[in-house]
Amino acid sequence: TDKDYQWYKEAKFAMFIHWGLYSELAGEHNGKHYYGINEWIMRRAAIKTGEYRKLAETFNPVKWDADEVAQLAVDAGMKYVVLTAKHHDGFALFDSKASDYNISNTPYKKDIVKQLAKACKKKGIRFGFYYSQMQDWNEKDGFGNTWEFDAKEANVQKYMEEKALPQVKELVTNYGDIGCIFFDTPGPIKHEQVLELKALVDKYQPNCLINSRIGRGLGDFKTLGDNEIPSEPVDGLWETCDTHNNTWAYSNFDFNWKTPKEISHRLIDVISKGGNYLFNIGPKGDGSVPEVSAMILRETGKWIAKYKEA
Ligand code: FUL
Repeated sequence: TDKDYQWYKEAKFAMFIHWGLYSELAGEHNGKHYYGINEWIMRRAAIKTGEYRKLAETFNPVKWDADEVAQLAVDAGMKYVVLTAKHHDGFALFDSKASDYNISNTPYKKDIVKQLAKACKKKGIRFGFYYSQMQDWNEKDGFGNTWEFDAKEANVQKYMEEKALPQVKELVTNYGDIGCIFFDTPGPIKHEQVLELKALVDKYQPNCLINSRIGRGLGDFKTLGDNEIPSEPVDGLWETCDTHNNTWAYSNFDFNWKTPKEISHRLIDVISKGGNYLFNIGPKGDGSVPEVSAMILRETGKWIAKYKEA
């Protein structure tokens, strides 16, 4: 890539945040417990859009404090933050003209992407977002909702034109400098569709780094598999995304937190092989970061600071 990637090479450690309507469910639906990745609960419990959308009517994360979260990233020694602006469930954490299924139409109302972008800027770290560009279970033309819609009827191009491209345009034009974008699960995306998406980002944010999960080998840096640490050094710009326990989004049933020691070891392992370590936290439905997770990250930060001095 001929983009300015120096900051990314130097960054090493970053915060990933998976947060959305699924965080309210926290691994439970109709009395049944779903262990494992909670951001997939809509699919795993085959919840229909009509029912799932109701979560937006109660989403009111009054304990969310963007400054506090950005400060946590700083305390941990992290240099950028990547927030799920829209995950596979289709709900946007930002004010969107392209789809009314967004944070403005919840009791909370306030634009979370805006808050966090601002907070990161204030603290001197970069801001980036995650966007599921193809997989969208709320839309019949989006990819992936097989329990309610007929995949054969889906018009993915229409989905791209009416939701994904307009929303990505909003994200790259309304929130200041975007350091990087984490696209995900490209699935059936076509080469031309990736080109169009990439051209849109490059037009408004020429230095914004795009990950390989945009599809078709067109990213600026490589995102390895989920929680994957390579056994050998990897060439080029790349990133390992790793989560704190066994889910990306908050779950009431997952206590398998990596310790400061484990996190530090994994960080060193990744950066010694040339990559960045994007470490994930999952705030609760009320917006608070699980206390243990925050505490562990602060401990990790202290360890890193000490190691840097040595
Ligand atoms: C995956 C997604 O399907 C997961 O839900 C999560 O966002 C992870 C980082 O990427 O492929």
